[in-house]
Amino acid sequence: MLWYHDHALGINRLNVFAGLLGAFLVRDEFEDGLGLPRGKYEIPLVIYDRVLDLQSQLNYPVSPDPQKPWTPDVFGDAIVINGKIFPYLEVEPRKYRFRILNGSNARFLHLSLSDAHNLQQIGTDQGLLPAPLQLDKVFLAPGERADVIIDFAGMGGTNLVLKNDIFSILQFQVGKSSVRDTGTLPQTLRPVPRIAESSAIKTRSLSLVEVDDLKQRPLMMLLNNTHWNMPVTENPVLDSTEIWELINTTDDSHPIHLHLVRFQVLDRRTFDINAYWSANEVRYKAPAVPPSPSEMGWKDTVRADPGMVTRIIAKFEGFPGRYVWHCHILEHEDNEMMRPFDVLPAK
Ligand SMILES: [Cu+2]
Repeated sequence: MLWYHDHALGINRLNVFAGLLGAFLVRDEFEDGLGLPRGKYEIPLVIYDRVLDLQSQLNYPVSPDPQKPWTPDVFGDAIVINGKIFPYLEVEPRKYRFRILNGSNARFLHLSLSDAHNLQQIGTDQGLLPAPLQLDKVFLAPGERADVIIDFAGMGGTNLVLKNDIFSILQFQVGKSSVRDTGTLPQTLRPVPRIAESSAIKTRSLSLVEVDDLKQRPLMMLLNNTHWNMPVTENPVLDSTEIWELINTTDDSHPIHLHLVRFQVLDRRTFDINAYWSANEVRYKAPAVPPSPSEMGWKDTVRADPGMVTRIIAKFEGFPGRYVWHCHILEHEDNEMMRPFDVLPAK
């Protein structure tokens, strides 16, 4: 499941907040052959939060200081699913496939079911997982997607609730009808061969930086301490493989998104931030932590957690040209946490 949205420089956060976003599904014969729920049993769930005023109009918050109109993160108290607040969905007592997108400007979603036994993740941002994964919670940073199976079999006549943290955001009303659900979820889905680290011809160390004023209010966020309009520094060669180390020196988790490519998450590792600033070197404080099983598929957006180095590996396939990489918190992206990169033609 891919999604598309406005990317106008500097006002992307406003245009997406206003509704300029959509999603689409890409399929192939291999996936069609797996017998996953389809048709009316496959439903996209586009989730985002919004701030509304007393007339129920969208109300994008503005800083009270006209000299600093930037709001560093926007969190709305209304969680909207497919355009509705706390909607319900009538379902049959059988398996459904939900294609979930976190389209929030800044909110991280932690989704769970009131009956947690029947939630299985089958895919990530860019495709299927190697095998279904039983989960209690689905974590989605802004920009991330999850492909999820919920089995309502045996629950006819009951209501279930999808929650974000403690808040109910969607009700499933399970019908009493007896249905024949002959499809079984395959035990294996699609292989995701791991990209060998040894195949990378270059490793780039890229810092995530927050610049504060004297009162510790954030002024801007930068990638690798460079502004958007400075010369391009990331220039992978077409069809080459690179490792990018995202060195997060800030207190926030930043979902980092690369255009053009899909990638795999290698690991995350805590490092000494003070030593990084004083000695300009990464001193690790703990062993590397592998990605969670729910991140073991193809990704295009990854959580770079605070105080950690998050490593990703990508083969720069596709087309030469200029692309961007950025934090997918839209307020960050619009305030310099975005950089161009050039994919150079192969020699
Ligand atoms: Cu960010």
